[in-house]
Amino acid sequence: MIVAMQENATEEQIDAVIDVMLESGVNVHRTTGAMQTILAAVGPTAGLDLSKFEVLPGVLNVHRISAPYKLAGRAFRPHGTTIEFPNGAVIGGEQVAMIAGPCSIENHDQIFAIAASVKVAGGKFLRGGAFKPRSSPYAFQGLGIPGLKLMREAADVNGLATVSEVMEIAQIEAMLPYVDCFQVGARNMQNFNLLRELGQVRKPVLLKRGIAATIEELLLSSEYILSGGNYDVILCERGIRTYETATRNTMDISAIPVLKKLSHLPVVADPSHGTGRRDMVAPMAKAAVAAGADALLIEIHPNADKSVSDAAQTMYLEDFARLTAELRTIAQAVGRTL
Ligand SMILES: [Mn+2]
Repeated sequence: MIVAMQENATEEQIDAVIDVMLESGVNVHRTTGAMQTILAAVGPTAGLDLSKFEVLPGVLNVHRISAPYKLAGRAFRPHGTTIEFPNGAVIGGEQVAMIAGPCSIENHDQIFAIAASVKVAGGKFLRGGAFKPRSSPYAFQGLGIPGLKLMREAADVNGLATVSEVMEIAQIEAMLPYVDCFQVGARNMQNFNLLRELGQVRKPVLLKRGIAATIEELLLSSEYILSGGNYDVILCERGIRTYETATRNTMDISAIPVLKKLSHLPVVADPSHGTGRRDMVAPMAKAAVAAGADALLIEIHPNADKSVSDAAQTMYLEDFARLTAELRTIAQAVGRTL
């Protein structure tokens, strides 16, 4: 942490700031310039509350120079994390993983048709919602465990791994037999009790960025899972809320290289929720692969217009097959496979 003093700060003010820093348990290195004094804190700075120093008399501004997250930081595993699944699929390796499925699991025929098309397209992951966090309590809430059973069967028949959203702690145990990866949705990114509990689970967690969360907040949320001993976390960029209304959310492609630089965790891009529009999913998926995404999460449905949830952003199976083929060329151009 660096504390920059104002140019006219008095010696008393500087001493007072140094005292507060020392009381916080860090060592202080002082640099006295011709115009300005800079105080650098060395030691256990991760837990320091910067605002405590910002309000002290004579302080101009305060910066953090080491990340407040430790286990999620790139330095913890400089070569990156790869996560292996029971079906042999890997996320975080050279191959870009395709995770696809319906927004909601609806019935046997729907999920089996989708699973078959994911397999044909070369995807290794089937993702479907059984517990749906809907903005309206009157909207379809999902099939629950019976839905997960259907998805598990459809996945096993096609050699796919399964991903589904967990909304509360009580669902974790019931979901364990059916999911290979727990998804934490954007609305739950800061449900710290749920994150802590998932830290105790020994299955990968796909953590979505909240619609109004900074990248640092996403990484701090992942730290809750990692600090429980579950190191298999996948970060997901799924669009954030901005002033733009042309798309459902604003797909933050730049978050992908930023996350890859700051963290060793694999990054998945969700252009379906990122844009909310079927016609925008393909271009954003391509951009995400070019930007270094380790996986894509795409909503697909044999009768997309009739999808019970998120119909506008759901792709038809034929369009998904075409997109996957096109993505292969892009993956190759950036030194990946798909
Ligand atoms: Mn959805």
